Amino acid sequence: MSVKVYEGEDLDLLIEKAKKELGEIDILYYEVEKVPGIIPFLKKKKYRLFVTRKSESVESSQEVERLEEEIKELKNLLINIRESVSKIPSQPPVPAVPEHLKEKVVCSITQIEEFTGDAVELINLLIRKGVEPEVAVELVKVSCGLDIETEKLDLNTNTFREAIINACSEKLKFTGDFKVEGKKPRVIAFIGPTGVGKTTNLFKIASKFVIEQELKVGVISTDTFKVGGTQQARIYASILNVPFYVATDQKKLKEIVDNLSELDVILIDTVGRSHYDYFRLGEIKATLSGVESSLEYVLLISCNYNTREAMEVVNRYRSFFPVDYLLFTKVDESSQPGVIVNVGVKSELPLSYVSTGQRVPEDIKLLTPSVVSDLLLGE
Ligand SMILES: Nc1nc2c(ncn2[C@@H]2O[C@H](COP(=O)(O)OP(=O)(O)O)[C@@H](O)[C@H]2O)c(=O)[nH]1
Ligand SMILES: [Mg+2]
Repeated sequence: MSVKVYEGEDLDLLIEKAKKELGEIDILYYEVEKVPGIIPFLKKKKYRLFVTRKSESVESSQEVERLEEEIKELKNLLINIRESVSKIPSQPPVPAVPEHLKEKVVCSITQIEEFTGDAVELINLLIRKGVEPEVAVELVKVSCGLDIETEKLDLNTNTFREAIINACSEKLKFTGDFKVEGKKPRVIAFIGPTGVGKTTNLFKIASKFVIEQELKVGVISTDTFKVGGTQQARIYASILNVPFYVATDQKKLKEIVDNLSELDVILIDTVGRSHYDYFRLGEIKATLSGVESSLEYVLLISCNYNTREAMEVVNRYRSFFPVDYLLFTKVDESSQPGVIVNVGVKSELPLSYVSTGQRVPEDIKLLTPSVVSDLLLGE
């Protein structure tokens, strides 16, 4: 609000002048002063008029009202917060963070306080890559010894890479390269949520068997649901020159598998279903049940899932299928490859391959401790 002052000898003239200049006005105040004129006993009056524009004063009073309203709301909010806080049971005091850890601590102090030096740094690096704090602590512990000076655990390896490799070798299981040994044919079903990469990665694995191991491979698709599902698979199969079949039910699938007993490997592509859809997962289970006895199940998990989502997928699928191992996809799209380690540790399932892109067949890597270490260190 801006106040304007007018000075003159005639109050009415001053008001008129103010109205002319400002439009509608509010008179805030005026004062009169007697000043001596030419004739000493005839003092003149001098007026000082303080006015403001009417709209401004309205605006400002509205502003005051708005502010008062806000203050009222804030007061109520404060009362509510006080009430809720008073209902929370009192917590034990949080231990103070030691000075040397203040900058680096990203996992809870109770988990990290038994470590020092490089061990702390590695724990934090793993956490930044999506490894859960408890898992990171467990992994780093594998390569730690007691630092006599600080009486805390520190890395006893020369490099982080070495420490991660040791940890993965001890805490994770790996399938190693898929080979065909013993009973033939080896029958593997690819299961997992829609779009996770079952069809593309099935053909990457198929080409490993065909090109690298010169084995006889057949592919059966049960994915008659997804639009273009079998078409995409048919094209890959023809490029790879492997026989391709479509099975729509349990009886048909069994028939086809029985007829392919001469092959070394049979790969079964399944329809993608949401893991929330119990009924659909039941349908896949029913279709596969005809060949169940000889079947291996590889569950595909996208590295785009966070650990909670990934474990939910693992648990749902495991409640339907005896999952044998995991294959991770889309690691190229994720900045948190730690999900591989978390799920490997939590599910105790062996890790097979990791898909690193969309190209078939080259974008796939066998998971080993050293590949996991490369992924975590961003190499
Ligand atoms: N970026 C990336 N894309 C992938 C990867 N694996 C599969 N895809 C893509 O994910 C999409 C779905 O794959 P698809 O095999 O059809 O999934 P399905 O529904 O599980 O059979 C396709 O566009 C694939 O090219 C991967 O590792 N990285
Ligand atoms: Mg598919």
